[in-house]
Amino acid sequence: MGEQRVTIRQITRRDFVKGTAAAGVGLTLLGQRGLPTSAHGGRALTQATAYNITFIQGVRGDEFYVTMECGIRAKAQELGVTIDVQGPEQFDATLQTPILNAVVQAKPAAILIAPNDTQAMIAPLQAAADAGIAVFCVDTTINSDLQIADISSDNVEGGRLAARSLAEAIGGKGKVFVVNVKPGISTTDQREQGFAEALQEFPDIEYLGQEYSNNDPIQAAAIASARIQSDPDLAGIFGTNLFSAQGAAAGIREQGKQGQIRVVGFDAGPTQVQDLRSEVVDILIAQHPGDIGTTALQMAVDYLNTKTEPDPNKITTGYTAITRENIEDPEVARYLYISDCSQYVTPEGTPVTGTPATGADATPTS
Ligand code: T6T
Repeated sequence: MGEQRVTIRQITRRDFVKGTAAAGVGLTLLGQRGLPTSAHGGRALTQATAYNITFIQGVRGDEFYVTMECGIRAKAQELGVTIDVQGPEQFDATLQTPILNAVVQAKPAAILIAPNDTQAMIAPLQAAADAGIAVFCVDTTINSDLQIADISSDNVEGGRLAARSLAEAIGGKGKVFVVNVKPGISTTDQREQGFAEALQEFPDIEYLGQEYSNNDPIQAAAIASARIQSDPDLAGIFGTNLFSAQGAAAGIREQGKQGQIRVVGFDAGPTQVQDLRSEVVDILIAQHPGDIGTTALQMAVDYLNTKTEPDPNKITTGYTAITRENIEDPEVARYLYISDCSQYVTPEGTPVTGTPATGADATPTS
């Protein structure tokens, strides 16, 4: 873990302004700030009118989506847009669909949604589009092109980054294992795909495969514990999202293996940060959910104002790899997730006022 700070960005402000196709992912060291908050260089193309826009989270109470919500609310405050936030109690398309259907009945101008499943959410989102609502996917996506744009991390690249970080942490050899969420979630499926792919660069690492925790940290802990018992020489674990990583850390603690098994966790929620500080977890790959939110809302408002489809319409935001060595650096710490919008500060330093987050509880009910 020689690098103190690693930030990946895929689209630069110049790329947005020029409207170029997505640039290749570059690994850049130090000095990077967050992405531009606008797909058009930081300002709406024209003045926003009083739009009602709904953000449907992937799951309530997950600090990744809370931080995204805060970014959306900050941008909404700037643009004069009214935001409604909804979300299922679990990451489950059967719970997210009725929420979406009710939102469609209320007819907002646009919906920003993290779909719970790549297939199951297509038909309900098609119904939203058919009702004249502008659909934008944030974070997760669907296997369709009905949405006007996708704004997310580059999840395959994030998985590769996790593999290379874990490989370095275990000295390039040994058994590794993945605690994943559930099949059909675009983001976490892609992270595992990138992880497995990049592991091929390391002939002395044996990949034991993945198990699904259903976004439940308790299940994730049980999976990690069982794996440590069946493979006591396990060298490393990759937890593909906040709850998988949190659970993997709990499993390691249960088995008394802290410091012996290296852990790379996706995301950077408060419990994950505690696990990093207490040396159970070694690296957190923080996404930039605030940037996903602000970029998506700006794109939605630009679209509503101009009725012009964005080009490009697949926007990827960056990552910051967080370690015990760099966590105190304010340029790194600004990417830690938050559980309350009063903690959110925009890249311009503006606090978000009067906008409580919808979910302060970090653990979804399951
Ligand atoms: O990792 C994020 C998000 O990107 C993923 O789609 C689902 O899990 C999280 O919300 C973290 O819990």
